[in-house]
Amino acid sequence: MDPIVEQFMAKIQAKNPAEPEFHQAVHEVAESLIPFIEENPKYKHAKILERIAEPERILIFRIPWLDDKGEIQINRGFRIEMNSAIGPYKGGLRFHPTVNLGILKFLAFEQVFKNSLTTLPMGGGKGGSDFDPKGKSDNEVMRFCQSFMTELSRHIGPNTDVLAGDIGVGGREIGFLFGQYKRIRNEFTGVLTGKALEWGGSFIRPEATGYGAVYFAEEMLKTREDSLKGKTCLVSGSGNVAQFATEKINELGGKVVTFSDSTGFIYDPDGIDAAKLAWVMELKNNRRGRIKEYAEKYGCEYHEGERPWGIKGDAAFPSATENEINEKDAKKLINNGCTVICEGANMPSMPEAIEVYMEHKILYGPGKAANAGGVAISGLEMTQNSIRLPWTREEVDARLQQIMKNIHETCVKFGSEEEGYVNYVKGANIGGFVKVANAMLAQGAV
Ligand code: NDP
Ligand code: 2IT
Repeated sequence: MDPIVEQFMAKIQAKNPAEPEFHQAVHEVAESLIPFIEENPKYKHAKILERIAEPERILIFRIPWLDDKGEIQINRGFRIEMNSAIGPYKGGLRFHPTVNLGILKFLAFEQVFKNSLTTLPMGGGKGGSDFDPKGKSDNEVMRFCQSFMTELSRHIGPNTDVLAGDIGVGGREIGFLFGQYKRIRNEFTGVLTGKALEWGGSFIRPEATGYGAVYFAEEMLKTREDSLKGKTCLVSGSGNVAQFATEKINELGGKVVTFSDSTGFIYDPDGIDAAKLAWVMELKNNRRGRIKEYAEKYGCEYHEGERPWGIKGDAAFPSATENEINEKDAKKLINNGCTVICEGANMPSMPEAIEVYMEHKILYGPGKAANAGGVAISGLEMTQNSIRLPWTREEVDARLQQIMKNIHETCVKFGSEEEGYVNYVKGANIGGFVKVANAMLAQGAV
């Protein structure tokens, strides 16, 4: 390891003990940025990287709520307000039993760079709770969301901190959270994105992360005069990002053969076509069932407790959660002929897996670039809320495509190496950094 990176990481680890995901995210960025900062001493003298790695503010709070039996339950709520140099804090909420401070700090840290890459004026934040929505009734989810927002409402606002969805937070939860904010603050305002169309939402926001990741893969493939048409794709997860990545891959003539959830994965060699996808959407978004039922319904393989990376495919779209591809998985993917890894999820690849991708010079789109379409359309939802005018589906989709193209260009600009190889990790990290760093320099030691 570069001794300057090592020194920097030793300080991060000492200051943020027991937060391995945060260390991992910061390390990946530091490896790209430290050589760049050494060449640009203005950032070094102003300690920009040290400041970016320290959240501006962290809120941790109690969330008491009543379950259907009338018993009190207590969860923990968090909001990491990471960086506001280029706009209000912006980022999703995750409701999952594994949520802890370190995971949300990694997500908030990634969000700062991702939001900068979108070209829109958004700072970075992330929040959530260790609440597990699985097996809870709609009423329980509503009471939990109301209690969560009762506390958080005093800290956020459309010009301060704007929330959205992530794992375990979709349209249903955004509705309950918005209703409570409106009631407490007596304001109808764009303090959350991912709202329904009838009350301030934007066309394409539900689709945007998945569609954006596929647009990004197409941009990467174009550099090698190739496209997704005719390609077999592996998708993990079966939630928001996985569903709409699949919809777009189908539209562009690719074939998706896998879906997963936290209990296992299905392999459908005939492809998850539009009709099967509609069935999955009903299963996951309304019935809230397990992906195993797909195998029973369509008579295909189900692999309990496994991930889909041993299946033969040309492209992979990890869209479930962090650290779901290890070194062995990466080798399996590449040995099976996979030449594109495009991350719908945040940090799904472990550092050793990324090394394997780099060694083989495959097309690797890291999450902070590839999945930025979601927050980009959140940014456009904020714009539409501000001007109090909704745009058409076509207009928003055209803007999404243009934004993903711009992000790709930024990665090429900052990540091009010898013989035309684009290191998208380096490109996204430096590309995302420069704007935030310059804003921090201009705003002084704040
Ligand atoms: P959803 O809650 O809609 O879906 C999550 C999916 O991933 C589910 O299939 C879930 O399975 C699976 N999953 C979650 N945790 C685990 C786990 N620990 N192990 C295995 N599978 C798991 O979330 P999203 O689709 O919104 O998010 C997916 C990923 O995309 C996350 O990394 C998120 O941070 C990232 N992302 C999301 C954006 C958005 O706009 N929603 C934007 C950018 C990135 P199960 O149902 O069994 O839990
Ligand atoms: O990780 C992410 O970018 C998101 N969960 C979306 C954030 C947002 O504010 O739309």
